[in-house]
Amino acid sequence: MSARKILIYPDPRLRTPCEPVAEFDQALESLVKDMADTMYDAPGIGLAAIQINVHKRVIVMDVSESRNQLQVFVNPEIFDLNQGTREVEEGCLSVPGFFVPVKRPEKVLVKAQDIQGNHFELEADEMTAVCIQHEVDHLDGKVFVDYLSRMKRERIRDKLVKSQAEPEARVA
Ligand code: GNR
Ligand code: NI
Repeated sequence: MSARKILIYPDPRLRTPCEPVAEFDQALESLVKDMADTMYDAPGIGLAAIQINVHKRVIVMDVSESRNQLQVFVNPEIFDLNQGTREVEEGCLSVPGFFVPVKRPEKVLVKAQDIQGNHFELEADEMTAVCIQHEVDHLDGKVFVDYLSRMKRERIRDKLVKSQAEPEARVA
């Protein structure tokens, strides 16, 4: 079990660009293992490598209730299937304690590679669609608070900066 530390917004390392994975080797396998441990430990339904300060295009997800349906996406790409948009309340392990509605495409096509490098495609809807879009945003240096007004975003930022300076004041 190797859960790693999750970067908290507004850490500038959450903006660092993520490189595509070229080698499907042992190092990738152990990265994915640590990411899964970190996600289940948190607990969360998804995690992007950038959140543990690894700047590679790797995502783990488990949106199942039983918490035993791990999905791994390497070098993912997302295409809007133009089935409309939907607003869902989102949270983020890098923005602990805040839940805010975000509007996104309702159904997307995901093209990605698995841990061995095999290409696959998936039509995603429901929470899978929400989560994969949230995670690919992370790989592009984006955090869900970027969709909010500047005023709301700065309020969240100030609270998180404060709660990290004074751990006893932390909400989550
Ligand atoms: O655990 C998580 N829950 C969640 C809920 C609604 C929308 C997106 C998410 S992803 C989040 C984990 C996380 O921060 N992934 O980057
Ligand atoms: Ni997140």
